[in-house]
Amino acid sequence: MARIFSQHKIRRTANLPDTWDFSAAGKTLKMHVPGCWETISEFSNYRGKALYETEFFGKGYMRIVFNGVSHTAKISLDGEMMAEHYGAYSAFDFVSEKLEAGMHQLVAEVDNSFHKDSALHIPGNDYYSYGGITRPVELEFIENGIYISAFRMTPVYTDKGWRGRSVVSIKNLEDKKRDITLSLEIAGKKTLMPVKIDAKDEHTVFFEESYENAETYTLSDPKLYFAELVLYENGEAIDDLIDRVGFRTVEIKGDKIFFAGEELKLKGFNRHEDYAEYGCAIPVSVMARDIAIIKEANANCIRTSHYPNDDRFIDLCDENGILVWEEAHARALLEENMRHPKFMEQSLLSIREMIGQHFNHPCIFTWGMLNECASDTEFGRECYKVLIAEIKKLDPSRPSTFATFKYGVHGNDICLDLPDIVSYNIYPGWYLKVPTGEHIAGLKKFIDTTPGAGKPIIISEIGAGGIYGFRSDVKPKWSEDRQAELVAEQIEGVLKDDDFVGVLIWQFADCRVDEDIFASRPKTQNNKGIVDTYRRKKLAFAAVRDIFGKY
Ligand code: ADA
Repeated sequence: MARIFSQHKIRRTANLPDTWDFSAAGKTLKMHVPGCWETISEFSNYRGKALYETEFFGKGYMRIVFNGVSHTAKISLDGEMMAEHYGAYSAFDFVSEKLEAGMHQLVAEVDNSFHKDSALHIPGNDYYSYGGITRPVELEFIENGIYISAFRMTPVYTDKGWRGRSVVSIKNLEDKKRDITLSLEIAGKKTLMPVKIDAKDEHTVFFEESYENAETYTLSDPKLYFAELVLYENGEAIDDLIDRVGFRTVEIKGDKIFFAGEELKLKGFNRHEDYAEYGCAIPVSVMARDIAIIKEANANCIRTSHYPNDDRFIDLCDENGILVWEEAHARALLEENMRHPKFMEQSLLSIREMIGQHFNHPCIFTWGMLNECASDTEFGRECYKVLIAEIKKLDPSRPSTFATFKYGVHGNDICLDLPDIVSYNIYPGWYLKVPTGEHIAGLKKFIDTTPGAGKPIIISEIGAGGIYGFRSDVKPKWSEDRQAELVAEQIEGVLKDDDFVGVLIWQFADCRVDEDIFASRPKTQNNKGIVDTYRRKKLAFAAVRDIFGKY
């Protein structure tokens, strides 16, 4: 399943096979889906195109959802092209015409090469662009030619309690008008709405309802409610969609962030979707173990560096009261990369899919984008302006941010007027020979000279490398000992300073990186995790746990 709960009681769904016929580089085999092809040793370094083929029993209108294909996909059904998609980290779907009852062939051409039309998956990056159908594929029977295609609820707090502002999209596939009734039930309150939809049309329905019985979603008591939507036609329930919501607000007051009315003190990690030989196709059991380790570290926040995450991981964060900073896909794109003809289109798509698909997760407190891109040039600024505006347009209920490193020797950020939250990636003591206290004092002084003055400030990355198993009393760089010492100084320095909303360590776990940067990345990994790629704890883990536990 694509969520950790069932999304349908009425719409019929079916499973696709767990292995598909796979052909690439002149070889053919059965390949596991979801999964990375790098998991299979002969493809552990394969970069290029592959064909996945399977078949399924279908009848009538069939909706097929790919929750993640890394990173360029072309999907055909019975030989007819049905969908194309760029970007490994968000879902896309299509609905077939009415199929004859029987077996139908589904083919996915998957390409993880750094091809000419790829502006966001680029070579030499400090994470790995895996290959494969890396997240679940869903098969649905749209038996009545009409279905609920989207649902978003914005919680609104009033002195009479919680209200919910909901937007529901319904698609009519039939060549005839439809008279239906839409039912929305949340927290024991059911609302019915008559709806008329034209032939082959999509219709949006708006609700504004009070939910007096709803309790607030807080980090200590993460109260979740199922939102159950049902379509009725002639009195019969013909389709449904189940999602989960939480009633809380995210507010900025001066230089503080308030979540469900409580002032936030962020203590967390940046986390890549990457686990040993699973690559980015992480099983839910591993995600659950990551959540347990995050909580053991006394952390309360995860930044999905540097792309939208698997819905199931964010579902687990919802359930555990772990705050999430989710961000659209981009890392360290220079102005020349941002001038790529596909950059803006692909960046807007990543933002629209991220917010459109993850809107209802109460644990997400901010939307991010453009990690360490060209926010120091006029051209870059024009791009930042367009993309921040898109975030604000799609979701005015959450603050926006982006992580920059443009300060001091790294230049000067000219975009700090744009985000609601100012976020900086700094590496005092690792990349820079400067004590943390001195560095953050200078950073605050700089921010005070910019339009970012007075806004909440998050240290969105800070950390040091430590190679698991390398212990030394000499404490040279790359030793676990030095990493623990450095990270302790860094996070203490930030957390004791009330001018910062909090700190996100770079990073939770070691991850594979592109081979082009092997020289600065021992094991061809980013070794700044406080656990290694198998989640084995380094010395830094205990240091972080104890300091996070004090704040
Ligand atoms: C940057 C970047 C991270 C990672 C980090 C590092 O801040 O945002 O993705 O590359 O540096 O390890 O150097």
